[in-house]
Amino acid sequence: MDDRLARVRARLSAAQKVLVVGHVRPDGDAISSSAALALMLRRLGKEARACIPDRIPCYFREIPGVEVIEGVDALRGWHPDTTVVVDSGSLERIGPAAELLPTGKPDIVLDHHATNTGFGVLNLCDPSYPATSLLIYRLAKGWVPLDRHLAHLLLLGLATDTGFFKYASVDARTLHAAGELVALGGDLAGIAAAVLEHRSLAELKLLQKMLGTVTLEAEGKLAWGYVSADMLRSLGLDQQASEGFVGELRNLRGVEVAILFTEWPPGEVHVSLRSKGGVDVAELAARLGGGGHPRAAGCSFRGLPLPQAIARVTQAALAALARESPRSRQG
Ligand SMILES: [Mn+2]
Repeated sequence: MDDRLARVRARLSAAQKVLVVGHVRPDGDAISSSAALALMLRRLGKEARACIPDRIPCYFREIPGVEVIEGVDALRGWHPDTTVVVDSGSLERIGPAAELLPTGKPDIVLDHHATNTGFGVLNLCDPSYPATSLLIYRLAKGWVPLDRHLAHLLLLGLATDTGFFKYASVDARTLHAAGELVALGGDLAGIAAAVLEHRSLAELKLLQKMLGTVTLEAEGKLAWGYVSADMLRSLGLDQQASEGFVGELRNLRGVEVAILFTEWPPGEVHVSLRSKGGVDVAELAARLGGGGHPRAAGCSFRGLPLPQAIARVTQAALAALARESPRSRQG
């Protein structure tokens, strides 16, 4: 690992103009990793810019440093000598930002998804890391001095990708790193307030509608629910409003696999998969054309009506649960 970090540092040290790209439908880790890496490189005297090819949820915009992130349009015509893709398991995940890569292939990929396809020239993907931002922190240590702004920004990715330090991916190393970031001035309570306490009344009403769709199967081991385009339209919301809803399903007692379907824009269905048992939802998602982590993954369908998407994914989940249950009975 240290060798690979040193190679990435050497490659970035030689660069002058660096573009850092995160994925579409950005989460806290993509935002944290792309903004923090660009700011770190600026501190090293580089010209560095960060791009996320999608709308950034407004509650992330409250975190200082996030404002460096630009859209694809702003970066067209800017010619980086080095490109880095962060927190993305495949080139498809960066959507329209792929056109900003001069060679069509990123020079460096920094990631932690087990399903990573190794699409860069230099790939540093370590699924033992609970967040890409922890990888960026390791990269920074002993190389770039971190102030409280950078520490806070890096803590954002670590906190959000670990469900605020409660997922199985959290180990002593994660908590040590979080402690170091807090000691540098990262404000965990501030991040929690910004990210977790922003629901509007319309979003709460959407949650109520989603809860009305919850279905349990496989003796309560599978829970699924959906948010349809009609529900979103009637409340004047878009797909970002269903962020976090899958957690409500995951919280049910006895549930091993939780699935949320969000239909938006009309004609597209986005699927969030969570596991708290032995089912590897990254594997499940990969079979359906998506990817992710063993306990949190996703996939999308275009042109497949919502009921069919539900049928396809729940059947695959039921089959995975059936494969898993004999194993879990054996312990
Ligand atoms: Mn991540």
